Amino acid sequence: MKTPMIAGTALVLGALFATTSVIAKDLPKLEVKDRYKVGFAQMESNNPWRIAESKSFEDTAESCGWDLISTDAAGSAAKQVADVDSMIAQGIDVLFLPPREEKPLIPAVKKAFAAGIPTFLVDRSVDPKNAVAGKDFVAFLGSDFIQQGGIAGQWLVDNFKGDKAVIIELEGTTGSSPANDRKKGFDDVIAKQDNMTIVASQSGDFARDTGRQVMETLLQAHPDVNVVYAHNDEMAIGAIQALEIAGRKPGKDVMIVSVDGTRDALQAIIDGKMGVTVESSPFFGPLACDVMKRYAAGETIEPWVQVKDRVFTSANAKDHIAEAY
Ligand code: GYE
Repeated sequence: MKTPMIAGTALVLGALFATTSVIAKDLPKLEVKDRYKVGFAQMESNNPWRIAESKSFEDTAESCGWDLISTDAAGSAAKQVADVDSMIAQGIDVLFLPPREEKPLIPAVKKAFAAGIPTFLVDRSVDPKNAVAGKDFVAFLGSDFIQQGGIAGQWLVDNFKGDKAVIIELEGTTGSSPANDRKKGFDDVIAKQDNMTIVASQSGDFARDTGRQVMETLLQAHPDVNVVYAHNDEMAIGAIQALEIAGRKPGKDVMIVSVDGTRDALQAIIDGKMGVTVESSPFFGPLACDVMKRYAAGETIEPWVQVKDRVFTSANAKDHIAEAY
């Protein structure tokens, strides 16, 4: 009996020592000062959401004391890594990073940490198995994408009028946190419905034109489709275009559900072509400023600074279109 217990104790102690050495390094500190050199490494600027987010950072810069260095990775995770590298070399005090995909940006996050730069992930996160808030970066500022997908799915369940829902899903950028999680949230709700099937699920890269092209192809394979779930509004608008070209009536014979809350989506809801869009706010500038200041003041930041989202339907789209982007 004795020997195995001693061996067990040794194992536990070994594990304890290993853990201690891993967590020994603290998050980099941030001084309280009037001006900060701030890096914002945008991933692409090919849709209104991205443009609104970049503008929100630019608009916040002066009032928050930021000397802002912004880059645009033009849809390439490799360029986004290089952009972060160059910001580190320029001696930024703080990094705000929306990682295009969950895995390729992890080395960049760790490099910023090693250089002593507090890093905040904004709008998208990284793979939590490989990089952790409070340890490898300060915090993730963003929405609950699983919940967004779930709300879109539940709205469909509550509003679908036909006998059988034949659903095409247009996924966001492969390997990105919103694509992974918006899929999970929606698919889990649909899996519980006897009368609903997702017949195809394919990436449209969060882009309008790719969404349109993918929809054109999928429409030929599944002419009986009567629901489209798009992971963002740009792809939903692309899908609406593809359906109209094919002589279908989005909003009438095909229900469209989506995420974001762009101006075009709210207009499509008002026009009766789209059923719902679950909000995902791009206005991160003021929140980023607030969290950065709290961090500099020595506050412990919650690992996930969660953005609360609204839901836009025909009941309220008109009230919000003026403030939409
Ligand atoms: O939904 C989409 C954008 O990461 C939350 O990315 C963001 C998503 C947003 O390209 O339109």
